[in-house]
Amino acid sequence: SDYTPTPEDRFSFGIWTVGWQGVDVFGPGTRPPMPADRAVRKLAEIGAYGVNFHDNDVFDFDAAPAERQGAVDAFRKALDETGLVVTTATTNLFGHPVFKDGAFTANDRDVRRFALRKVMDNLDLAAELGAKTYVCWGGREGAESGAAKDVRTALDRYKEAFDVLGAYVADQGYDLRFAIEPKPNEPRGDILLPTVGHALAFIETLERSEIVGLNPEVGHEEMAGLNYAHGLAQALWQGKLFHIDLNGQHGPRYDQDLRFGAGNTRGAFWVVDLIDQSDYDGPVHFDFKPPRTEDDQGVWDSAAACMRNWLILREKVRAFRADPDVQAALREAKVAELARPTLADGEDWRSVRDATVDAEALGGRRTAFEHLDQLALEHLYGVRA
Ligand code: GLO
Ligand code: NI
Ligand code: NI
Ligand code: NI
Repeated sequence: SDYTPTPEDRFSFGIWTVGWQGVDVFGPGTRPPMPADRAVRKLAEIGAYGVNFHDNDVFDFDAAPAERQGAVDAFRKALDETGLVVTTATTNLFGHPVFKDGAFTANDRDVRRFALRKVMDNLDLAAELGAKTYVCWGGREGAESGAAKDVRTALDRYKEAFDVLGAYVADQGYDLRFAIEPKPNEPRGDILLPTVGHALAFIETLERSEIVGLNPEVGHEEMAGLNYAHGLAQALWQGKLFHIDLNGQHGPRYDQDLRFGAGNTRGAFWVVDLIDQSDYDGPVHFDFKPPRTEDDQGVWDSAAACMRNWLILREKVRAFRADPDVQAALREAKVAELARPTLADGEDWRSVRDATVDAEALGGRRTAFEHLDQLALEHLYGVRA
């Protein structure tokens, strides 16, 4: 098969993914810095369609105006020359010490005001570069201890930030929607809006909730022991899947950011199946980190593998869905019957209130789920196609 990425696949990468130097808590970087324009050119070479960037992936936090402009110009030149699309943009609200206690929810009000201003600056650049989605990952919005953060009040300030930024986007006439990225912990001991479910509930409280959705990440949900595909499905169901951050994770441990398809491979199969069958039309975005062991070649190998693994799994899920044995097994498992409303047209609670049931007989009916799942695994293991 041909696993060559095409623009229709809408594959995109964060500039910071391939640009990660390998700095971790136990040691410095193992790779040299990568200018954003080099990342753009190399990503185009391996077949990516788009990019996402933090403001400070392109220019330094303390860049003087001329320096900032030079970096933005070089970035834009690389975009123009390669045809790579800026699908998404985001703000670095976690690196500089000013954000050590968070940005929108820092106790210090001056920090909160500065954070809003930093986001507005980059919203301008995002709109200028044509981004349609603005990701908000609140990595430092949280706490390590109990009394230091009043969580209910922090959520007031979190809401206030989205209300202010929503008003800014509306007043500027920008065609941009926000996508909140939940994460349970790391770098904070506990992060606010830790899971897809918390964030979905929070969004409903916002003044412009219609322009705020989600950017769920594989590793983040799995760090919380949750099923990523189920999280995506609920976000889709609620019309809130604005973006996805794909990578790989081995269960609840530190945020591994493995290339997509590594880690929980079975989970990845169901993610591709869900997205492939859904009306999600955002970028198929990778937020991974080439391990610290890798050199420059290893960086591009792992980035290319993210896209290749998506295409391999897509071929497998399509073969699974097309397999007549699978279709028979789906019928036996009554999967389609779930689409039939529990009450018929014209019925109400009275229709079931006093119905007589043979619970013994119902309890004895087959589900045949194991047979169905084994067929899926055999497609994944490559012994059926
Ligand atoms: C960290 C997050 C981070 C965000 C990025 C975009 O765990 O995944 O990489 O995705 O800052 O806002
Ligand atoms: Ni992450
Ligand atoms: Ni992410
Ligand atoms: Ni991660």
